[in-house]
Amino acid sequence: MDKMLFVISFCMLFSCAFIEAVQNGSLVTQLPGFNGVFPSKHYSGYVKVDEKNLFYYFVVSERNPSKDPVVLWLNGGPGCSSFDGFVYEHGPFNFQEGKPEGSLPTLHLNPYSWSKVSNIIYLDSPVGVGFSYSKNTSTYITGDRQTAADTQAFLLKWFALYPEFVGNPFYIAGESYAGIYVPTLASEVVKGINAGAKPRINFEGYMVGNGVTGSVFDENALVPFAHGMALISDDIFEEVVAACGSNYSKPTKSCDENLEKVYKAIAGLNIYDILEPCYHDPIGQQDSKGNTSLPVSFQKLGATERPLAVRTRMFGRAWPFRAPVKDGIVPLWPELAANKLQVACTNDEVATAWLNDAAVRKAIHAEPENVAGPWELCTDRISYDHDAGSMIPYHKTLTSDGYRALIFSGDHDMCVPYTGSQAWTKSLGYKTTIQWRSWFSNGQVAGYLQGYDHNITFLTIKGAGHTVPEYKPKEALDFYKRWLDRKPI
Ligand SMILES: *[C@@H]1O[C@H](CO)[C@@H](O)[C@H](O)[C@H]1NC(C)=O
Ligand SMILES: *[C@@H]1O[C@H](CO)[C@@H](O)[C@H](O)[C@H]1NC(C)=O
Ligand SMILES: *[C@@H]1O[C@H](CO)[C@@H](O)[C@H](O)[C@H]1NC(C)=O
Ligand SMILES: *[C@@H]1O[C@H](CO)[C@@H](O)[C@H](O)[C@H]1NC(C)=O
Ligand SMILES: CC(=O)N[C@H]1CO[C@H](CO)[C@@H](O)[C@@H]1O
Repeated sequence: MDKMLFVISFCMLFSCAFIEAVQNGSLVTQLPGFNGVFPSKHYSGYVKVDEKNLFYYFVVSERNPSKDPVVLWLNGGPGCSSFDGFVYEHGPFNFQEGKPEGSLPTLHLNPYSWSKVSNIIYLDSPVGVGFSYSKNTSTYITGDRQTAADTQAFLLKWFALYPEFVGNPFYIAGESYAGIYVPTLASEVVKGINAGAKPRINFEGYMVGNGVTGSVFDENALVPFAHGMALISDDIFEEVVAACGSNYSKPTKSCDENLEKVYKAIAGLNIYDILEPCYHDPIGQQDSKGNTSLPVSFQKLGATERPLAVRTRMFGRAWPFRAPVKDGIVPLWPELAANKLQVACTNDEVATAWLNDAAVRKAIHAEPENVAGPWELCTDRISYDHDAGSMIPYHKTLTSDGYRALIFSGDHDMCVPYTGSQAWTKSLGYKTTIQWRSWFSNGQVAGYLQGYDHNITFLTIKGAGHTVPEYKPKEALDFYKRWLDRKPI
C-alpha cells in the first residue's frame, strides 16, 4: 500500500490524534503566568516505558539547537521532581511568588537559563516522582538499578520521538542524590551503545553537582568541612580526629561522643547553605528580615546577581544529620522530616502552586491530579533501594572509557559538602593536568578547580549552596557553557 493511502486509512480507522501527538502534540504553546514570547520551542509530555508513564519537559536551545548538546537534567532525593531544577535553578523562567500567597506565580524570562546554550530535558524519575505515574503502583517500589534501566529505556524512546536531536552530543547532569542516578544511567547508556542499541545515543559525558557518591566519602566530608568553615574549634576538631581516626563512617562509642560536639555546634544552621538564614523558627524569621547584629558586609556574603530571593524551603539528602545514604532502603525526605531527623528550613510554595494549577497541567500535557496525583517537590509514594553501592567504580570505568566528567560543588553546602567530592575525585589516582587554580566569572574569582587526566574536573563555586544555579545563576551558566563548549573554565 502506498504510504499516503496507508496514513489515510490508518487515520480513518483510529483517528489522527495518534499521528499528531507524535509529530507536534507535545509542543507547549503557552504557560499560565507568562505573557511574553518563548525564546525557543518547548515540548512536554509522557514517554511510556512498560507500564510507567515518565514525564519530561524539553526546552530547545536558544543558541543553535541542531549543534548544541542535549542535556538530561535529574534532581535527586530520591523522590524529588526535576521541576526543582526547572523552577528554582536553571530553567527558562524566574518564578515570582503570586499575591496573595499561594496564587498563581508570575513568570519572567531567566537570562541565565541553561537553555541559552543547550537543549535540556527535565525528567521526573523514577516513576511515582513529580508527574510520572503508573496505574500499577507496584512499580513505585524501585531502586538505583531499576531507575537506571528505566531511564535508559526512556532515552531510547525519547530520541526516537525527537530524531533530529540524536546526532547532537549528549550529556547527563544532576545534583545531590543524582550523584547516584547520573553514573548509573551513564553506565547503562554506554552498555546500550556497545550493544548496538538503536537509536545510537551520542553520549559524551556527565556532570554531577554536590552529589552523593558513597557512604565512606560522604560521611567523612562533614568534619573537615565544619573545621575549615570555622563551625568547630581546633580543639573539637583535634579531639574528634583523635577519637575517630579521621573515619566517621563506623563510629565507635568514643568517636560518637565526640561527633556529638560537632552536631551540637552546627545545629540550627541552614545545611543547604551555611551563609543563608534558617527559616524554621521565629528567631530565624527575624534574622531574615534584617533584624540581625551582623555587619552589612557579612549579610551580603554570598550575594550574587539574582532577581529573586533564594527559596526558603528545599529538599535533599541530609547528610550530617544522621541520615546517610547506606546500602538498602533510603528514607525519603518526608519521612526524615516526620522523624525530625533534620531541620526544615523549607518552602516550595511557588512550584507547588504553579504545578498543581489545572490550567498549567493542561498546558504542559501533564495528567490531572485524579490520574497522576498531586505534584509534590519530593514524594513519599515511592520506596527506594540504594542497591548500586559506591559510585567510585562507575566513575573509574566511565572516565577510563573516555567520557568527560565535571564534578562541581557549591562550597557552602553542608548537605553534601565539597570536601567529599574533592576527596573522591583525588582518590581516583589520576595525574593532575590542571593545578588547583581560581576560575573567573564577570571579572571576579567565582571558585576553584583542579583538572585530572581522563578529562575529569573538580570545580567549586564560591559562596554557593547545595543547588548551585539557584545561588549563583550567572556563574553557573558561565562554567556550564565553557565546559560544554570544551573551553577552559
Ligand atoms: C500540529 O501542527 C498543526 C500544523 O502545523 C497545527 O495546526 C496544530 O495546531 C498542531 N497541534 C498541536 C497540538 O500543537
Ligand atoms: C506491576 O508491576 C510489577 C513491578 O514492575 C510487576 O512485577 C507486575 O507484574 C505488574 N502487575 C501487573 C498486573 O501488570
Ligand atoms: C572507614 O571505615 C570503614 C568501615 O569500617 C571502612 O570501610 C573504610 O575503608 C574506612 N575508611 C578509611 C579512609 O579508613
Ligand atoms: C530584633 O527585634 C526585636 C523586636 O523589634 C528586638 O526586641 C530585638 O532586640 C531585635 N534583635 C536584634 C538582634 O536586633
Ligand atoms: C578535551 C580533552 O581534554 N581531552 C583529553 C581527554 O583525556 C585524554 C586522556 O587523558 C587526553 O588525551 C585528551 O586530550
